[in-house]
Amino acid sequence: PAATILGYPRIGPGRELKHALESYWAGRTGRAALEEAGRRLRAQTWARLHELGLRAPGALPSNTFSQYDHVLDAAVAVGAVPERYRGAADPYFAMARGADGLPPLRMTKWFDTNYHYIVPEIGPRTAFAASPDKPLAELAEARALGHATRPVLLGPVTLLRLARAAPGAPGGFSPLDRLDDLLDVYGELLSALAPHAAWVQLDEPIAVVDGGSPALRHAYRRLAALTARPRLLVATYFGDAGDALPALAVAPVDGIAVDLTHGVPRNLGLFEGRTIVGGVVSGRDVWRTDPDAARALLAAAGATAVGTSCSLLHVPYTLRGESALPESSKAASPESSEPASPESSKAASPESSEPAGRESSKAGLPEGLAFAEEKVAEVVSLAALGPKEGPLPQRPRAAGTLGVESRAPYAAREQAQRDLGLPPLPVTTIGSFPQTGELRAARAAVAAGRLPLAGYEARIEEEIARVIAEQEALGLDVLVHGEPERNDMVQYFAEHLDGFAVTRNGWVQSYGSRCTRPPILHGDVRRPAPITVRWATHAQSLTARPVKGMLTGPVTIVAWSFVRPDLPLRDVTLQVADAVREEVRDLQAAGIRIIQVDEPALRELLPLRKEEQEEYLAWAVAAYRRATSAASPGTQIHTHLCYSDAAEVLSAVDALDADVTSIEAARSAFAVAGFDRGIGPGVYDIHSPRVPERDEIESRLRAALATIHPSRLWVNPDCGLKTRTYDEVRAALSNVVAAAGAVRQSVR
Ligand code: THG
Ligand code: ZN
Repeated sequence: PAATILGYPRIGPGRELKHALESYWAGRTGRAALEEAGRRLRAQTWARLHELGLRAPGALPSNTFSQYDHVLDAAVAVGAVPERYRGAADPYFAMARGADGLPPLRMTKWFDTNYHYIVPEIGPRTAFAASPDKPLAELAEARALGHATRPVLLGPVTLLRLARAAPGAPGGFSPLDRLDDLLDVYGELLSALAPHAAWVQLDEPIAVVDGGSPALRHAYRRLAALTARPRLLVATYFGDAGDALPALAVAPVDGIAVDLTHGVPRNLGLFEGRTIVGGVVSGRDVWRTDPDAARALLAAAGATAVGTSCSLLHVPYTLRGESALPESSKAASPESSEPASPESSKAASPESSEPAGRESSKAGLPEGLAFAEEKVAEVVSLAALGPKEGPLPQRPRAAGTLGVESRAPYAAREQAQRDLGLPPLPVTTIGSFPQTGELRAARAAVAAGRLPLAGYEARIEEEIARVIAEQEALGLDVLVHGEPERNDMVQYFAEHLDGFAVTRNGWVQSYGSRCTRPPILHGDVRRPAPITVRWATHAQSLTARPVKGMLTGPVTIVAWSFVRPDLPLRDVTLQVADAVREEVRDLQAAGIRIIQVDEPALRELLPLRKEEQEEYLAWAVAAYRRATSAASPGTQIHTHLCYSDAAEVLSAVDALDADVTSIEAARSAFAVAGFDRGIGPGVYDIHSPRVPERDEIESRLRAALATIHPSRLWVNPDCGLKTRTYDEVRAALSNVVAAAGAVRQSVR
């Protein structure tokens, strides 16, 4: 069979695109340098993929490069650039990042990944027009280098389903109403590409979400009926395409790509005689593919080509250079499943977070791992081996029932927390303070062995003292230590827990130029020693006001890591919850009275299919409650969720049973849920450098009081302050404190 991949990372193996973008944005370099960096990355990528064995015509994808985001590229390719950006000096980056006075388009999560896309705006009057320049230019560029590539475009149905109605669109308008107009434009795009490309890939991941089938059927009937067109490969991914497959099969599309990492979809038989790309090499994890299981899946699916389950965008470039990864996974060793403490032993059975079947993987690290390059080699070698009948792999299933822990009733907790002595409308922050270049340099120096650990720790303590003094001077009520010791919160906890490995250079694009290095969760999770206690207690020793301890919740730690695929996600998450619980217990024992356990990724792991959502939310909530169950009634538990789409899981947020919940843009959402515990609707947007006026904060607080009782209302920014400058933070927080003070007067 043929071999191909659905897409590839584009940030660059040394994050070259990040550096080129940031230098261009800062005005240090011009357009030409940015474009040259892109050209070099594309050439390098095609050459490397060719070298790895993707050589047949059409095996190499093109147009998978993007200067910022492939959904934004698709909006540009169909002319969906809102009027207000057209006059900007650089409309593309104005949409992505804003331009003077012009806020950017919204950004949100790409399906259930940690990648964020720019949300296109489409209204009844959006003037669609085909702009095939970018895919044509990449095709020509590749051709000049000797590669016959397969351009990849986001498909029309996914584009419309991910778009939002343009501001001012009449009520009831949905971007999908414009499908026929958009299909005209896709027709033009396809006919522009036809003379230069034998195949075009149209990505329709929306196929794995409920309710997409009628639009897909209609769209592909029309596109397949075009006369001057390349062959069409419709790529479905991120799960089982279910009903979408028969819908697509009624159209004479030439090929279909299916994600086989979750088993074989029932309806694949409908595509006989066409190209079926079997996505057996996962684009979502970093583990090697079991060749026998993969070949059995290819056979059962009747695959005519071997591929990745989705684009490799979501995995790091290469294992080469990752010499610091542990030689073998602790998971395989029976001793390591000894519980870390008597308390965790009690928790671990029988309803248990004890991982099932961990012994089943004999793979060590790094021999058991595959990043993008290694995955390409797997695709090529599986294509050479071909399909072979055999037993199909089983998805791991969580064993046992789920116990849900409860703290004392809220009324009793509220009573026990009175002696915290907080005023009405207490002012606090979400946790992180600006990370100075100096701190980042110190962290790099200690990692490189140029700075002794003690010197680094002294530096962190100094920074904590500075952050505490700042907050006292500003007049905040609940202080934080500012998290100067953390680069990324998940990375930080992973570095301090057994069972996780971290990479040196395993960067994955999160949005635009921003990346994360997801930790690799490969074995039993244990907390060998307290993690945050020394920083929190140092901070508390410097002030009489309460200092809030800051932890990341189990769901978020798991969501932002690469979890070994033979481990049931539920069981892994419950085990992480035990580690977090030990930290809660130790913070409390050390005198920390307020502890925030954040779950910004609660929404992200929500299964794409409705039928699976309830089960997920049940264990996600159980994991959170387990993590916080060590808190006595007098310890106040806070939580924070970043995204406004947390509104979709609001009853689960309520079920977390935190004493105080802070959430973005939440006034109406909280009212709907009838929250009756502490609530901190973000009073300003930290994602923008703009300093909010005191009056505007005050009126937001007064508006919040229409639905929230004054004894329940907290005052805080909508997210952490890590990406802001100290000047912005001082100015903004002093307005926040003043606004809270004024409103407090009127509710006393
Ligand atoms: N951590 C992780 N995942 C996340 C977030 C996070 N996903 C959702 C959201 N937050 C994404 N937001 C960001 C914001 C900033 C950065 C990355 C993701 C960022 N990264 C640095 C960069 O690219 O230069 C590198 C940070 C580091 O040193 O680790 O600024 O907070 N896991
Ligand atoms: Zn946040």
